[in-house]
Formats: sequence, C-alpha cells, structure tokens
Amino acid sequence: MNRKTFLSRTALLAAGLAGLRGKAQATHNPNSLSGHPAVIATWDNRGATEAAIQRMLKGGNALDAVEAGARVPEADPEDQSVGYGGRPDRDGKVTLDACIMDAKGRAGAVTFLQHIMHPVSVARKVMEETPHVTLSGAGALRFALEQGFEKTELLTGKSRGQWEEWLKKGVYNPAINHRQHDTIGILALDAQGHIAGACTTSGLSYKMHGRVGDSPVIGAGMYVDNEVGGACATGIGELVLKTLGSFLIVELMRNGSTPQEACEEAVRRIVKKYDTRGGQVGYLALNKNGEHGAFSIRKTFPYALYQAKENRLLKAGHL
Ligand code: SD4
Repeated sequence: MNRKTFLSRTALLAAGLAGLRGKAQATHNPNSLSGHPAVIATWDNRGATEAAIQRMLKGGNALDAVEAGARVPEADPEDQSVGYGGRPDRDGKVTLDACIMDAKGRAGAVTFLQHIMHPVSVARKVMEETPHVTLSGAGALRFALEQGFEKTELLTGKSRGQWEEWLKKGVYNPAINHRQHDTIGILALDAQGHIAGACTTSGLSYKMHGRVGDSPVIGAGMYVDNEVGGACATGIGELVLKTLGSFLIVELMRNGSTPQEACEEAVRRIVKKYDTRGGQVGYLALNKNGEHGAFSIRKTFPYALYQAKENRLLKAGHL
C-alpha cells in the first residue's frame, strides 16, 4: 500500500468511527447497580427479567433463571418476535431459533424448529440429554416430541393477518421490522456468582424458509464464560454471525475491557466493515461483578435490568 492509499484509508476509517459515534449512542446507565443476583435482557422484557430474578430468589441457579425468563416472551402471543405469535417466514411458517449456555460451559441449541412453544427449554434438553450442541428442523422437532413437549400451532390470527397483508404487497423478500423486533437475549448472575445466558427468537420477519440467524449460534447470539461474564445480541443476525459479537465481547472483557467498552467495540467492528444503513444490532454484556454494558448501531436500544440485594427486588434501569 502506498502512502497516499494508506492516508486515504486512515481518513476513511477515522470518518467511519466519527460517524459511528454520531450514529450509535450508548444506552448504558452509569447509575446502575452492580452485584448479584442480576438479570439483563434485550428490549423491554421486564416480565422476563422479573421471572428470572424470582426464580433465583426461590433457589434457582442462573441457568434456571435464564430459562424461566426466556419462556415469558415465548408464551406471549403479543410478542411477535419470539415463540408463540412470532411472525412467520415468507412461506407463512413460524420457525424458531434458541440457545442456552451455563456456568460449566455446557451449551444447547435448536434451529429452524417449528410447532414448539418453548424452544429455549428444548435447547436446555439438547444440552442436558444429548452429546450434541445443536439440533435442527425436523430432527429438533422429533427430539422435542420425544422429550414430552407438545405440538402447538404457533401462527396466531394476528401474525397470519399481517403476513397476508405483506404478501399482497407482492414483495417476496425477507425483511426486518425495526420498530417491532424483540428477540430476547438474557443473561443472569446468581447468588453464587455463576453466570448463564439464553437467546430465543422467531428470527427476521418474512425471512426465507430455512434461514437461521445468530440467536441459536453459541458465540454469535449469546456466549457466557464463567471466568469472565456473558454477552448477547439482537438485530440483524447476518451482521452478528459475520463478527461473532458475543464471543468477542466476552474475550474483550477477559482482556480488561468494561462491559460497556466491549459492547461498543463489537458494534464498531460491524460498522467498520459492513453497510449498516437502516440496520440494527444491539449488544448487552454482564460481567462477574454484575456490571453491565449496552450498545447498538441505532440510537434506541431499550433493555431491562433487574438486580436484587438483600432479598429485595431493585429495579435498576429500563432504558
Ligand atoms: C435474527 N437476531 O434472527 C435475530 C433477529 C432479532 O430482534 O434479533 N430480532 O437475526
């Protein structure tokens, strides 16, 4: 590379980072508490964080907590980005992705799963009952039914109606709805100081049939390491998959970054390399001290944080 090319590339990079600072804004709450038990979840998933922390106050560990939390939006027909009531793919099928990981480093996931309301619980069964990490599609469904999960129609009248309207527009393309996507990534730190995480989604609305996003991919949609902490993602899965943001954030924290700095760097890696116009990716991180970070490409990135001290519930921030 000659000096001129080097200088122009450096200028472009600097401009890109300045642009990032302008475009992506920190949603970190500097007044938040630290400590544990603690739960943090993407979007306005307050019900999920409450369920998770209640599970821990009743003796559950971090793994029980993230499963209990993730099951809340999975069962909610009004949440059209997760589980029951999720928006279908462009063929009208609701296909779900989920993963879970615990403090021992065990992991389980399901991808492209249909007809099961609680993919996060199937992912936990994959982790606990099989030698594998991921089961997919028909195999994941067969396993779920063998494990006693019930077959359910996940497409609600509301989601079907919206899909039919979308079909009338004649645009048979995958799309993401920025205002209404609520994939839940959830991280919990229990009273023993152990961390676990989960992620569950119906994926991008009207995606191609068979498409799998970042949410069930360990290290992309979610990652925890009990020596360090954890991270999870929401947004356009393709951008997260190409940069393995959750694994990156945990590794940055291992090397001394705060959760906030690590989330910002993971977003920066995406913005530097890819065209993110109109796109969203948001990361959350929680370290072993219960300190958290949050950052996203777009200005608005709500998340729910819930911490308990001396057996009292303290709502630390919903931004
Ligand atoms: C996906 N990351 O399937 C998910 C979508 C998402 O909030 O996060 N929606 O790409």
